Amino acid sequence: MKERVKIIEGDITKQAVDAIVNAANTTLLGGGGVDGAIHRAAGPELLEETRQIGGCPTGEARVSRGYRLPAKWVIHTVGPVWAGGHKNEDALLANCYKNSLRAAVDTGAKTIAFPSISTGAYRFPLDRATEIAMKETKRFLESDDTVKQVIFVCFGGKVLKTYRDVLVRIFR
Ligand code: AR6
Repeated sequence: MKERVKIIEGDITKQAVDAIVNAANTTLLGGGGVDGAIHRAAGPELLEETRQIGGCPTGEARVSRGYRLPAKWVIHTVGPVWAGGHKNEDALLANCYKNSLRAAVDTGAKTIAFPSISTGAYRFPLDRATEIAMKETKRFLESDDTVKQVIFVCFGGKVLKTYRDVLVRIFR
């Protein structure tokens, strides 16, 4: 189980995996942060496709092609905006991981890379978000044997350290 989870520091747009996950917004029309980086690297065809998809509610996931990215697919998910913790943020963030992993199975992706959803512009506390990411991933991997590798791509040393700490706690 532990062998199926990997943590790296880097840029998710460079990952040669079957699918990368995008921390999008409900419009799916692009934005800043990792969303902007993914749209820039994939090229304008990505926006054409996400425009056709027509949006995505918070906690759900939608799949597009990866176009100029090394990844074949982009799984767009929409994390919750942190509002203090009493607006169902934890459950919505858990749904992002659950639904993205289900979408990976449905598209036949065996390797999938995640950014730290909601912890940038959406201000979800990093420790709390990382714990949710790991717990949902663990739960999913226990029930599925099609996904071979989940890579958490950490943008910067602080995110990397948090992921390493939480990994040992959740996966042992
Ligand atoms: N690779 C991996 N991680 C990255 C990259 C990258 N190239 N660039 C940034 N990150 P954010 P959110 C990290 O703000 O909080 C957008 O405008 C970043 O350091 O991208 O879910 C959308 O359109 C942070 O750790 O996403 C939405 O409107 C993490 O990705 C809104 O932001 C998430 O930060 C979504 O906000």
